Amino acid sequence: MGLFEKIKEGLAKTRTRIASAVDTLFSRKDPAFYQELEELLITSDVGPVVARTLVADLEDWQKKHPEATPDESLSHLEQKMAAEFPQTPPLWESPPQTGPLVILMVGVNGVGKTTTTGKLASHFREQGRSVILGAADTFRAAAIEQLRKWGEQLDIPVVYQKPGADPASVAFDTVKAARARKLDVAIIDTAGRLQNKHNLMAELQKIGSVIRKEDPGTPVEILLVLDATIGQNALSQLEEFRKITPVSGLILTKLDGTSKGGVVVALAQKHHLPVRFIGVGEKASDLLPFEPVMFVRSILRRG
Ligand SMILES: Nc1nc2c(ncn2[C@@H]2O[C@H](COP(=O)(O)OP(=O)(O)O)[C@@H](O)[C@H]2O)c(=O)[nH]1
Ligand SMILES: [Mg+2]
Repeated sequence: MGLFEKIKEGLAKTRTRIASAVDTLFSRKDPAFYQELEELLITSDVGPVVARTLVADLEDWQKKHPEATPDESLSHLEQKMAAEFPQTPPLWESPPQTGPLVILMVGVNGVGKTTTTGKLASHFREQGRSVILGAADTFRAAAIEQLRKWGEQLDIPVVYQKPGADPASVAFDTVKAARARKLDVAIIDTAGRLQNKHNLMAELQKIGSVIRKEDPGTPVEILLVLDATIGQNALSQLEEFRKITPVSGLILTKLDGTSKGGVVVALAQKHHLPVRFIGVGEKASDLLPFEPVMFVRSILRRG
């Protein structure tokens, strides 16, 4: 299956909700068209600002192109929706970095951080990159075990310590091992106790500084993992996390379980943050690189 097919399959619930309604709307010339389209986008969690902007733009465009077919109008809408995603360079800059790329996985409990850490390791390895994992969610023994299982299954090294150990110490060891073994990427799983913001902030700050201790130029990506099934609440979670740590990108999980995948658009547009990956299931192969054009097509187009 190609990437587009996988994205379409993963977003089936959202597409069922949006695409057939869009199809009906576009093939029917109705005075209420624009208002209905706007409502449809809002109820799919695209957010009122994006919905308004897109519909106003489409109305404008259709006035200028009265001969446009429904299909051409839909293509225009697709293009504009895809343009709501900020343009950012890929995670891997070329030429490749000299040291390891360090990825910090942050987010509240249960969103899918540990699972996504494992999936991400699998993804990078498939790209021919060497990977090491760090179990810096030392708060729960189960989280360490869970990550070690992923490591065993994928045959990827996992750095861990005892439950309750200092997360920064685990992070330090992970990055040190990555440097010593000249690995490409170190992915560090963290605990997400948002209930105690002050502690979490201090913990993430400490992790950030030990990672850069030996080489201040170490590239660090802080990827916030968000559960797409919580809809608009993901927006407030993102706001909270941005107060705690400099989030550099997003991963939306569980898109297979929601019909309101439009929230991805709202998040990216409001915060100008790149969406790096989407999760569409529990298996290693269920993490997909995010492609705005494919994403938008797979939610707006029927077929
Ligand atoms: N359906 C589905 N389940 C997911 C996805 N990502 C994670 N999960 C599940 O969500 C649950 C919590 O994941 P976990 O990685 O332990 O979350 P953490 O507490 O943030 O580390 C697990 O049962 C995962 O299998 C996804 O993309 N789709
Ligand atoms: Mg976890």
